[in-house]
Amino acid sequence: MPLRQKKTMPNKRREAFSRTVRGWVEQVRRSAREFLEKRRSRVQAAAAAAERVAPGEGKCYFVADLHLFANRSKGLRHFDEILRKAAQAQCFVFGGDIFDFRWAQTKSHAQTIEQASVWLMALGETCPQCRFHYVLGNHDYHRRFIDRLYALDLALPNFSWHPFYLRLGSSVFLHGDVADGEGATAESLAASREVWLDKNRRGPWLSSLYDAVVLARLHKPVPHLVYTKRLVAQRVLAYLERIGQGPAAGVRNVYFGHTHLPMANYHYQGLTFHNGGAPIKGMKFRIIQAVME
Ligand SMILES: [Mn+2]
Repeated sequence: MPLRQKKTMPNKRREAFSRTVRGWVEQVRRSAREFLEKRRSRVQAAAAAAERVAPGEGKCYFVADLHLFANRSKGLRHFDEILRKAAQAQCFVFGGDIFDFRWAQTKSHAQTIEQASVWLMALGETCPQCRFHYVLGNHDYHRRFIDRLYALDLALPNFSWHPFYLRLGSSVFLHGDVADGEGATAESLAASREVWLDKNRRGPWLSSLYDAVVLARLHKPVPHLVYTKRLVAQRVLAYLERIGQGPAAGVRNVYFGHTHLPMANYHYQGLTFHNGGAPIKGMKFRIIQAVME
């Protein structure tokens, strides 16, 4: 059964689920506190800043494609930057492929999921004034991780997740894998994501190949940059129109990732597109401040 965009859980199931995951949530909470304790001075500074943000005020940030655990990436450095920004924010949107379950180099899926959850729990607990939204990408669309997102949603009052997109005011946030081909629809996106839902990850040999080939290729200069940006914008816009989230529905800004191709205020057909790139081997990367009115 493909996931629907609106994920709801009936109250009765919610209670039963909440009982079964309670132990897991407590374990993650303990690990998150240990993790935060190790970076105490930074965490205290962030918590103090978070307290100064008045309700309904503060910025909104968007980040995607960290691919944590995949490529010896600078996970902790990203955590500190995100923590600093989340401490001044009322909203922080993760745009998918934050954790990379296909290419993780941790010992097991369970360990990747645990570490990812600790990360999210640590952020959510340190910055209670900020609402964290997790929009899934194609590399973190994994059934066991999604189960844990349900649990985090129950455990943290300021955490929500969204399988395909999020609309806030005049902004839409999505991963951007709809830009891979022509004609993406809600159904085709769900179908292409399903393929990976239960897949095991790649072995270490393929993982190093991925590092060497795939990530390296992605950061090669793109010869027809303008055309590429235009094509990407065109495909994303066509998808948004099909799901009723185009300019006619009041959308003005689109925040996305996946292509690893930075786009800053790229105007196309009444929309402004934003992509922060990816923090991979010297590529351009930034956490974007988003409009949410
Ligand atoms: Mn992706």
